[in-house]
Amino acid sequence: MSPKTAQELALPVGVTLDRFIMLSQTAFPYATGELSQLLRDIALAGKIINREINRAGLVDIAGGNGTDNVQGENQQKLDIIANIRFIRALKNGGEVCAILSEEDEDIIHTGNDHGKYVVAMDPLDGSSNIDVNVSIGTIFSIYRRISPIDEPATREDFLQGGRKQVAAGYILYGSSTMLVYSTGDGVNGFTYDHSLGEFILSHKNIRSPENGTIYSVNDGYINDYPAFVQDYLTKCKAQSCTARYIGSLVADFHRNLLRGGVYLYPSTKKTPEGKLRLLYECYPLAFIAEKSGGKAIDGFGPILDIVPTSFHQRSPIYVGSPSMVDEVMKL
Ligand code: FDP
Repeated sequence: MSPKTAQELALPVGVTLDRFIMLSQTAFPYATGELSQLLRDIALAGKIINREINRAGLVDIAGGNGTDNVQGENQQKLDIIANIRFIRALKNGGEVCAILSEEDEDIIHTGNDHGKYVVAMDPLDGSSNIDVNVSIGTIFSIYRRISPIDEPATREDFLQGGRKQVAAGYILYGSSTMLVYSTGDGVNGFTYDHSLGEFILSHKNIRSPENGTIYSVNDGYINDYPAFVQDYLTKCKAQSCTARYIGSLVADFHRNLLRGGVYLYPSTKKTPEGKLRLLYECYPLAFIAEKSGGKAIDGFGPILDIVPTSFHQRSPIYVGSPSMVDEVMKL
């Protein structure tokens, strides 16, 4: 066996998230660094939540808290913890003037009225999976405020519409923890190295496969779906496509983004508006989908073109490989 070279013995660790953000920022001569700092704050919150999730089961942070959130859903203790962790990281970071969270009815003013940005987020998505060790995620969406600096943020800052997002992404707490985000120019993924405490660039310039074989849907509700969805699912089954549904939006979306597939959450008789929330679930994932070459529609048109009217409104969503999303609508 030939001896290894010095390079081979000490392989480079890769590009850290901080370095990547810094390098991306220097590509824009007028960038002030505030968005960069905000992305770092989100990454920090992600690391802290990752730590909390990994301790679930050992300390008393798993399970329901006996309270309901603004959607009337049972809150898990980790939902509440993740919400607090995120809000605190964004408040301390100083770049964000207000936050909209799945967990809170109204916007949260951070006290940083000089901050240029607002963030809509689902601090812990797929939380019914926490207690059974299944992947969960955080989703975030960033806008530049339209209200005047040094005044309190307004509703309108959050209701600008999906096309106005300046950045969006998610953190997936799965077999490894990953941060995937886009500032509009490509989509990049970073895997968390626990030993270093750093996110390392692992998935550069992610491109959605044009087509795929995976369809992800809650098949248990099939009789409640619109006819065009039922027809599509019948066709998927006839073609022996691969059914994969974790029931954790971030994890289902991420797998399909890498492998090629479509995620469907249609309207149902019980939830005629769909189940997923427009501002902090559908918009950010639609942004990532489009920026990677994929598609996201609500059954009528692009998700990003929906005009928002309220903070917690819902939408049906069909998102993933463009050919598959087109096929859903063709039938
Ligand atoms: P959860 O209710 O566990 O928080 O965002 C809501 C969400 O999970 C998504 O993560 C997931 O894809 C979907 O709901 C699952 O809904 P169903 O149980 O109705 O399939």
